[in-house]
Amino acid sequence: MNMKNKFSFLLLLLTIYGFAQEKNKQPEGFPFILPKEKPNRPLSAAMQRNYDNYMAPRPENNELYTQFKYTELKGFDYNGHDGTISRRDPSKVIYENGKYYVWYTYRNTPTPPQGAKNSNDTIPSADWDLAEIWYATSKDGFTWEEQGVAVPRPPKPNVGWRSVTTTDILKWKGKFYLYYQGFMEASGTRGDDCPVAVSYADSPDGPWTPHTEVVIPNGKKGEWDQYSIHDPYPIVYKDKIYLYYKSDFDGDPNLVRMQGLAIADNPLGPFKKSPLNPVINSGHETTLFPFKEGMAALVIRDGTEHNTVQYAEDGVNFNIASIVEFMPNAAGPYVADAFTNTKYGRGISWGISHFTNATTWDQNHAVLARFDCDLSLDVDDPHMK
Ligand code: AAL
Repeated sequence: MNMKNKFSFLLLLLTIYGFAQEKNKQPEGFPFILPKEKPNRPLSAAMQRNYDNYMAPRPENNELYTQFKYTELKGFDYNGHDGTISRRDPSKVIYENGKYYVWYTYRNTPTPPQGAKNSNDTIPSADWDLAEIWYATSKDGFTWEEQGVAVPRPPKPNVGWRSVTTTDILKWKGKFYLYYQGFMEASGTRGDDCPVAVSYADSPDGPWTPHTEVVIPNGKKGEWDQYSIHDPYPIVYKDKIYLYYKSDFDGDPNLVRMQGLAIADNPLGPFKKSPLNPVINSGHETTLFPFKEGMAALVIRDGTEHNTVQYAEDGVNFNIASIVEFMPNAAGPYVADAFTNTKYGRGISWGISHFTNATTWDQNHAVLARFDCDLSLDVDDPHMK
C-alpha cells in the first residue's frame, strides 16, 4: 500500500469509528425502551414516582396490576328485578366439601326500599335493611345453588334484630365463624352506626349459633370509628386473626371512609384495634388477600386513593402497588390461603362481587356477579381458574 492509500484507509477507519461513536452515544432523553431499574440521572417527579411508588415501572410487570372481567351468575332468581329481592355484599369464597361456598346479604321484602321515613316493620329503608345472611354453593363458581338462610335476624333486642348484613367467613381451628353488621335500627336513621356480631358453626352448612355479644365494638366517642364498624373481613395471618373493617370519619352525611384493623387470638375476641388505625385511607367494602409475605387490598370507590391495589409487607403499612379501573364492588375473592396462616400468599384470580342499579344510598336492589382477574401467583392450581 502506498502512502496515499494508507492515508485513505486510515481516514476510512476513522470515519467508521466516528459513526460508531455517534451511534452509541447515550441520547439526551430517555432511551426508547423503558429501563427496568431506576436510571441514575435527574428524573422528573412523574418518572421518579413511576419507579419509587408502584410495584414495577410498567403495568404488565406489576404482579398487582390487573384488569377485571365480569360474568353473570346462574342459579339466582330476582323476581323479575322488581327490587323486592336483593343479593349483595358477598363474603370471601371458600372451598370445602368439594364445592365453593359464598355467604351474602339477602333481602326479600314486599316492596323495594322506600327510604327511612317510609320504612316500617316490613318495608325496608335501604337495600340492606330487613335482610338476612344467606348462602349458596357451586361446583364451578358460575352456577350456584342457593341453600337458604345461614344467619336469620335474631329476636329484638338482640344485636342485628333489624337487619344482619355484609358478612364474611373465617375458618379457625376446624370451626367456622361468620362476622356481620348487626343493625338495631333501620338504615338511614342511625341504623348504619352498627357494630359487628359473629355466629359460629362446626360446618359451613351450619347450624350457626349466634355469639350474643358485640365482637368488634365501635370506637369510643371522638375516635375515628365511633360511628360504625362495617365490612368485617378476617384473614389468618402471623398466627392471629387479622380482621380488617371499614369505618367513617365525620359521620353521616359527611362520611370519609377508611379501613382499620383489629387483631385477635380468639375468634370471639377480644379484638385489639391497631394503634395505627386507619391503615387504609380510602376504599369502601373491604377486600384483602395474603400476597407473598404481606397483604394486598383492593381499594375501591371512595377516597383519595380509590381505584388502586395496595400492598403492605407487614399487613399494616399499605402503599399503592397499582392503579386500576372498573374494580369489583364489595368483592369476595376466592382466597385459597385465607386461613392457612401462609407465609407466602398466592393471590387471587376470581371471586364474587355485586352490582347495584343506582348510586343513591337507598339503592333499589343488587345482584351478585363473578369477577375474574390476574392477581394470582399460582396459575396451575385448578381452583384458581
Ligand atoms: C355496603 C357495605 C355495608 C354498608 C352498606 C351495607 O356495600 O359497605 O353493607 O353498611 O353498603
